[in-house]
Amino acid sequence: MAITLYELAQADGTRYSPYCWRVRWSLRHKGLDFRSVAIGFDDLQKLPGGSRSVPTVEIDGRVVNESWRIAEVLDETFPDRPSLFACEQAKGATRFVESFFDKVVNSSLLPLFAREIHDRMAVRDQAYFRRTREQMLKRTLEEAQAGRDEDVLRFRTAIHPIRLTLKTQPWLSGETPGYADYIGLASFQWARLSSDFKILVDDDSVADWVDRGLDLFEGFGRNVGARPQIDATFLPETSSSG
Ligand SMILES: N[C@@H](CCC(=O)N[C@@H](CS)C(=O)NCC(=O)O)C(=O)O
Repeated sequence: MAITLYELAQADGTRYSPYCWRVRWSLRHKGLDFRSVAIGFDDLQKLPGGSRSVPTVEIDGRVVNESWRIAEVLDETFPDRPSLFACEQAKGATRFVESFFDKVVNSSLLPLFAREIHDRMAVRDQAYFRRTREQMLKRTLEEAQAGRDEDVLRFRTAIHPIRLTLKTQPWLSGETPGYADYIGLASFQWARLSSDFKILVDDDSVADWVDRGLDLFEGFGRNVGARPQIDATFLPETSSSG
C-alpha cells in the first residue's frame, strides 16, 4: 500500500498546514506510513486529480482531496485498523467539531501570525499568500499582527468550549483520541510551527491537551522542526519543489 500526502511546506521544509496535520495524525492513528511531498502555492494546479488544495492524498493511485473526505476514506479503506470516527453518530458530532475549528479557531488564529507564516514560506509563495490572505482578512498582514495582543485574549475566551469538554474527558473524542482531536490539535500545531507568539497560557487545560497530543505516536507532532524528523519506518520526505 503506497500512500503519498501532498502538503505545503515552509522554506526550510517544515510541513505547517493545519488541514494537512489533520491527515498526518490520522495516518499515524491508523498506523499507516506515507511519503510526504512538499509543494508551494504555485504547484497547487499540478496536484493529481485536479485538486487545487491540500491535503491531497494518493492511496495506491486513488486520489482523494479534502481532509474530511480523506479521513472517511481511511476508515473505509482500512476498517481493520483503529477507527477515526468509531461510529456514525460520533462522526456526525465530529462535523460540528470541524466547523468550530474551521470557522472559529482557524479564522481567529490566522490574523495573529499570518505575517510570520508569510515570512517562513519560500519567497516564490509570498506574493500569492499576501494577496489572498489580505483579501480574507480585509487588512494587511502587518495590520492584523499589530492587534494580536488584544485579539489573542478574545481567542482564549472563544475556545472555552474546548476547556469545558476537557473537564469531563481527556480527549475531544472521549477516552481515547480520534479525528475530533486531530482536527483540533492540527490548528495548534499550525500555530506552533508558524510563530513564536504565545497563543495559550501554560496552565490552560487546552495547552495540556495540545502537549499530550504532541506526544502521541512517539512524539510524531512534537518531533518536527526546522527539518521534519523522518521516522525510520517512513519513506523519506521528498520535495517536488526543489
Ligand atoms: N476544506 C479543505 C480546506 C483545505 C485548505 O484550505 N487548504 C489550504 C492550505 S492550508 C489550501 O490548499 N489553500 C489553497 C489556496 O490558498 O489557494 C480541507 O479540509 O481539506
